[in-house]
Amino acid sequence: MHDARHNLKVDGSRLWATIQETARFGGTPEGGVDRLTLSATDGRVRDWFRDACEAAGLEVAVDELGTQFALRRGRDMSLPPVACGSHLDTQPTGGRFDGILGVLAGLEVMRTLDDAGIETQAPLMVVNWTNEEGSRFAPATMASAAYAGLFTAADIQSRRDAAGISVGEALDAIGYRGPEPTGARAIGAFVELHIEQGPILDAEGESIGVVDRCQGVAWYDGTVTGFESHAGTTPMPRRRDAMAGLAEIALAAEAVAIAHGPAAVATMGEATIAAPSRNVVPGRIAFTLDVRDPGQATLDAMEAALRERIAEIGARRTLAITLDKIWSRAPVVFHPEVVAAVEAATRGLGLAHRRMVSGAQHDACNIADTVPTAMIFVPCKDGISHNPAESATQEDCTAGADVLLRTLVALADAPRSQSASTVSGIGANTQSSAEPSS
Ligand code: HGY
Ligand code: MN
Ligand code: MN
Repeated sequence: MHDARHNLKVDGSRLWATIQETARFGGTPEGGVDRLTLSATDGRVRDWFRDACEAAGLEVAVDELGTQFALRRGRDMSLPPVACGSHLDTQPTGGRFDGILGVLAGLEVMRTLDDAGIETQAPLMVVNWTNEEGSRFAPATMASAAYAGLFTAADIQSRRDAAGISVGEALDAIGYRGPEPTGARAIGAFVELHIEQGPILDAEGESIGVVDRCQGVAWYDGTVTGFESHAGTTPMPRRRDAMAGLAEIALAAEAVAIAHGPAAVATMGEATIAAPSRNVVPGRIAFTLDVRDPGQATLDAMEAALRERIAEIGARRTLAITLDKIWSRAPVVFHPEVVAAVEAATRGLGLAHRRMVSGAQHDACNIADTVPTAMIFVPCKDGISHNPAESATQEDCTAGADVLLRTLVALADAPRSQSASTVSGIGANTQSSAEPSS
């Protein structure tokens, strides 16, 4: 048994088949997946996930925000479970791997342990966090943020989508407003497997990213208010054109990110003209900004620069411009013991790897606030994600799942005092080196 424990590998074909099987829930003609959170297709994939977990002997619970927890019992059920997982919701232009790999690799890990007849000391758990993407309801990663105590469940349930439907109503519509209070369930450690969604591993030819940090993010909602007027009769100097103002704001955001580079990024992902008409000068536009960087000081400097540029554009063009920060997450340092467990599992498998900072946000970033946490990345082709062309290989997905398997077993079997609520010796988050390792 000892050897079996240390030579464990997942069934890569079964994992790959599972990924392809679930892609039919919201599958698009381009080969991607359009599965907005709490949509009917999300409801169907949740049902599929629940049935697959129960078939694997897991006990599935649902909390009041719809997050699914699939528990695998351990020898000592007094210990908090060592968990993995990610999200099954996608962007409207989503791919087959973002989030999905982390949840289905968790299921594969449980199936593999069952096949090998292995029971861990602490229980294990796979989690499907509700609404990681933040596309339909803001903010992103809302359910894991509520689990970490950053929002109340009631606040999250009151958030509304563009059609005015609340999270609570959407949960009820698919039958996933569960009975369990959010945050009530202890987690001893959390490991999230995810595609990198960036170009580094693919370009460098490494199989695994040992993720020890995640960059910070700030989301803004903005409005530009000018004056609707006739497209044919309003002389250019007399216009208060909200669209021309918005164009300058988009270019200013791009310029501010470049000026604060090389890591800083800024994106205007949404822009909506109120009452659009081809022969009316736009007077009212709502827009969003997504700003990110690994350093909090840079994020703060970017916000100040953006506000200064926006004030200048508004004054020069006689436009009223608002910019409200609706969500932010400071940069995260993952827990060194869990990072070390990922690195040890990766080395044990002889996989080429490097330390990495995550450019994308993940549920792990919230969970790290209260639970020892780290992440595992695998390459995706050309770093493409949030696009139907998102693609990863069976080999890389299998390697990532093998690292996840061995990391979870090592953490679940780690010696610890009965009173320890987390993996032995794990204390507060501390800075860790992010220098690329071999
Ligand atoms: O936006 C993000 O970083 C995540 O992919 N939802
Ligand atoms: Mn994701
Ligand atoms: Mn995503």
